[in-house]
Amino acid sequence: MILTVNTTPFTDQKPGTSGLRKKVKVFQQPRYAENFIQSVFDSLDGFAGQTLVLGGDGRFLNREVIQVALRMAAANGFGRVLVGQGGILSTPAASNVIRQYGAFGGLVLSASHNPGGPDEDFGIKYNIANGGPAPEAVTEAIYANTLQIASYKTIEAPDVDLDTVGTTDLAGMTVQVIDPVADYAALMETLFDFAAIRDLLASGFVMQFDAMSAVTGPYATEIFERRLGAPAGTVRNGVPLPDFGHHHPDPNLVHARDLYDALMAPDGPDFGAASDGDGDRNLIIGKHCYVTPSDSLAVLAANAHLAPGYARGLAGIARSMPTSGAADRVAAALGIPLFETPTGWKFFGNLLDASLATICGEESAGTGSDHVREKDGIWAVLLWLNVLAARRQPVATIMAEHWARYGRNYYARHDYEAIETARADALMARLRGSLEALPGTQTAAGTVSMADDFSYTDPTDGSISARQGVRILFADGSRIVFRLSGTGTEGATLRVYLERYEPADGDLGQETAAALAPLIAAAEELAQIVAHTGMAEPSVIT
Ligand code: VG1
Ligand code: CO
Repeated sequence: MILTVNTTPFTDQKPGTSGLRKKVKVFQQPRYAENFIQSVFDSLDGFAGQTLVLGGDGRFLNREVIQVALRMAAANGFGRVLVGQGGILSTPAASNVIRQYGAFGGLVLSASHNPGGPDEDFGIKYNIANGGPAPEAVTEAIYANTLQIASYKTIEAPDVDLDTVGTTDLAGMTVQVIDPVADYAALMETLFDFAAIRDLLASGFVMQFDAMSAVTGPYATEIFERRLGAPAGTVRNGVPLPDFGHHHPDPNLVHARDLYDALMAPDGPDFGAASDGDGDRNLIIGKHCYVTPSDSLAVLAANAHLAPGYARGLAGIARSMPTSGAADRVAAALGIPLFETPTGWKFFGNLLDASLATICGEESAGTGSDHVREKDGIWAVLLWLNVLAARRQPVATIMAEHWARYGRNYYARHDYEAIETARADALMARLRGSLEALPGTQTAAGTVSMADDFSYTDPTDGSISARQGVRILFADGSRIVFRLSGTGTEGATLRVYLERYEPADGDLGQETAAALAPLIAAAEELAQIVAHTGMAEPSVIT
């Protein structure tokens, strides 16, 4: 029997860069998850009898919210739910399942790179039929629904067994518990030369993968150790834990420090990689050679033809606005278009659907392609391995040759976390107010040549997304970008993105911090970060 439960709106359910993210305690309020899920369903049309995909990164609250969503999906009239065994589906695997089974859409339960546990973060994200994150028009409709919701639908039923693969009935709806890894691993085998990678791994080449006690553990163990023959132990922290072992599942130089140190050791491995909470990010480190995500996108785009899935070449490359221009130079050399989108994967979906872009990337360690509609951590690692297997050169050599051909975009991101929201807003408001007067201004990094607030017009549907970040360009092509994060759950996070281009015949071997020092000084001059945030230094530099 369908129950209609009365409720009242919560006013804080606006989806951010990637779904709704809140503290677990916020999600534990009665009716909180229910309100949001009902608001998602109410924004959709024509799903009666259709398939919904459901899974998450295994963090605290994952199983409970899956049971809630199953009952609500049955009450709202879905015909079938495909749910990952144990409630597990990485974000890219969920995207693949949606596409492969022709689902109407999917709910991905994750707060991605944010920490998990009873006092940490949880999240819910809706993906549409193409497998990608709901575009802004949908997230806005969801938000509008959350503000006027009066009731939600559910059923009374015992919990579904999530741990046994198989099919059950839930009040007339089919619940199919699927192996979360099998379809994804099969897709990877169609894209990459597994035989060549197997040979590489058998040749004495040593890799390490850090799953950060998050969702990629089972995927990485199956793919790297079982299918590609890497020795047991190649995958570290391979068991998903509800609190990620008390760690922050963000694969950057701060939170994946152990991996970095291993790769910098004199006799360390040849290749190291890590992924985040929900498996869509990647960190790539070669022996004694950290690869910035922006450079990784450029190198992968330049070498993708070495993998069977991309041998036909690329239609185009897309990157988020704050991502460095390294990929632009590759696109120019290949004679293909380069698209610059706002931050967040949802903006790539239309370009991928229209075959305008084949490879996409973000400076925040996200890279992916048209094989799914999400960024994909393990995919990026496999593409790197395929390139390494084909070229048989160290990562450092590949980077050096890349820069010698295209020049080098020195790049860093400085994050100022947990700032009081009002102070962060004041900093951005002041910057925005100064934009018109900035061109011609002298700074430590030279003369400002252009300043604006990035606005994006989607080339496929003409939709406009304004106020996506303040860009300040300098006469020599250097750039500073300022924006506030849309994924945090505590106060505001200011992100300052710094980039300086050094041409191919310039000094390609500088320390990044030294190369960017004038820009760091200019960022302080222009935004008065210390005065606004009260912080003398960034919380994280990546
Ligand atoms: C951050 C990154 C952005 C990424 C988003 C989701 O957003 O900057 O590039 O798409 O996280 O990634 P923001 O608004 O905090 O800057 V994930 O792996 O957390 O889903
Ligand atoms: Co993620």
